[in-house]
Amino acid sequence: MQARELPQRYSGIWEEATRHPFLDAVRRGTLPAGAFETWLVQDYLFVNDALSFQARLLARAPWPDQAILVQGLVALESELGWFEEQAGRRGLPLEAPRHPPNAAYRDFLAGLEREPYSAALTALWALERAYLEAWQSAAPGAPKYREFVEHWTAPEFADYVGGLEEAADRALASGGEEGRRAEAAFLEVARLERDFWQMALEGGEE
Ligand code: MP5
Repeated sequence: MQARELPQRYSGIWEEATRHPFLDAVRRGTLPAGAFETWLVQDYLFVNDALSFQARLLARAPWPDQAILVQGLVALESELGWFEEQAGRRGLPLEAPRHPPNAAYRDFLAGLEREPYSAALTALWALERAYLEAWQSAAPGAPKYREFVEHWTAPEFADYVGGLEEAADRALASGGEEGRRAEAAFLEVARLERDFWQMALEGGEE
């Protein structure tokens, strides 16, 4: 099994994760302000959790994968500053509790420590690829969201996702039980991504 086959194999849930109504509203400019703010604050918290997950993944990565994981960690760290700036401009406090779908995502990422390296790497690739495709579906985006669309549709980001895909495929080359664990991790990422958009959209209705 190759990681790159998974979006096609599970196209139903993958579509829900990457073509959510939240993203249509970003494209059209019809998103309620509260939904975007909920997403921004919750995603900042998510990126903190992703940074800690990726640091732990790096600790057990084979040498050929270390460069790309380090590159991703550096990008995540600078992304936190970018989120802080975006939140500051909007006067949004970032010390918020995680909403339940975000807490579920954090727990899932933490649990990947007990999974084979190949499954954890597949999850990392899946969550990055989900964001690439999701924001591509929102492109070019209403002017006020364009900076966000550009952030996750930049060619450098697409290259990074491609590099993770190659690493995940290499890690899965031996097949067997690890492939099944990776497939399960992929499916869980797809569900969590869908739930995250839904949470943000519902945040606009508070
Ligand atoms: C990403 C993200 C992409 N920021 N938020 C969610 C819910 N899923 C995936 O991660 P990154 O590190 O921002 O590219």
